[in-house]
Amino acid sequence: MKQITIVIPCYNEEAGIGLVIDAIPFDLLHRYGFKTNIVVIDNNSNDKTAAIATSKGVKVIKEPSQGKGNALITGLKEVCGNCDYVVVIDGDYTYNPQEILRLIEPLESGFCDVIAGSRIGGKTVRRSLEFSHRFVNWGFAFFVRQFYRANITDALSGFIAIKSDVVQTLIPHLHSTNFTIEMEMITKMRKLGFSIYSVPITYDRRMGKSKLHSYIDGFQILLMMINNLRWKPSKVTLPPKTSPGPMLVDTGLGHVGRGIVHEQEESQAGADHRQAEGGGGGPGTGAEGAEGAGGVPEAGRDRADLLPLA
Ligand SMILES: Nc1nc2c(ncn2[C@@H]2O[C@H](COP(=O)(O)OP(=O)(O)OP(=O)(O)O)[C@@H](O)[C@H]2O)c(=O)[nH]1
Ligand SMILES: [Mg+2]
Repeated sequence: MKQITIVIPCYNEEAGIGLVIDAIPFDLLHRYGFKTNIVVIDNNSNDKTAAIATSKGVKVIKEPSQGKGNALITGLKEVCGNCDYVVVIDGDYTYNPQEILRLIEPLESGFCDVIAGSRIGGKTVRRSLEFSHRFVNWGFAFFVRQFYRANITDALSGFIAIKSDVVQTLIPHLHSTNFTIEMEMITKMRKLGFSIYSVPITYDRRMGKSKLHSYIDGFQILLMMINNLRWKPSKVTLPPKTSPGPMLVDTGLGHVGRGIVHEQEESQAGADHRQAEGGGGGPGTGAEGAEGAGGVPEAGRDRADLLPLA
């Protein structure tokens, strides 16, 4: 059975985190052949975020360095190599976990390597996305489409699905500590030659307080987007994995409850599965073969020529 690990970065999300976890469609995903694990990264929350997540039976990692980027990178390192697909979703219940399968299908069918759930191309509930945010988001996506040749309509989505081997290649190149993390991931994944597309998703009003500072964070994201035009991957190696891997949460079928842990056994099963398949999600389809301009390597060519040795 293939494994999906859902990574949820959280800072004071007591109002949303329980709803997010409860809305994850474990049984549906199980019917489609996926085992689902969850890792919540708690970033010094001083509310009940960690307690609520723990009570739902999911793994909670503490990240002491504040910032969404710090939290997300820690989460990605934790899950990297232990699953087939990684899904990142915010903990404020703005994105709908019921739509995870829509993000996974294009990866599973070999259409592309990364899917960004798109708010602009999707369904935004009234007052969920201010006009100014919508406009800026549209601008960022337009720039990324033109200059990075990523055919996406939302470059800052907090709901993304990525093949696990892509995450593994990407991690050593990530340095964002804050809200620039999504832009850093998208632009660097393109520069690494991975194919990225969007699917429409629902975006709702958030639970709890926003942590985004529109001007400061927007400016930093802009700088990240422009600076990465000149970025080239260097030769890097992945640090050895020391942690035992994410806690696996059973889908409920054939087991009692949602919080049953099959940690090592399942991690090994996932590893064996990938080995049998020749190392994970496999290469892209070449669907972006015509997108090799602008310093972005052509996806679909032999990736060994394009990627750093990991
Ligand atoms: N771990 C961690 N997560 C954070 C931090 N800041 C924000 N987050 C999480 O990142 C996600 C996105 O943050 P939001 O404040 O919702 O920012 P946004 O989605 O861009 O903006 P909104 O439209 O206001 O929701 C949420 O799940 C936050 O809990 C942080 O310092 N550490
Ligand atoms: Mg949000």
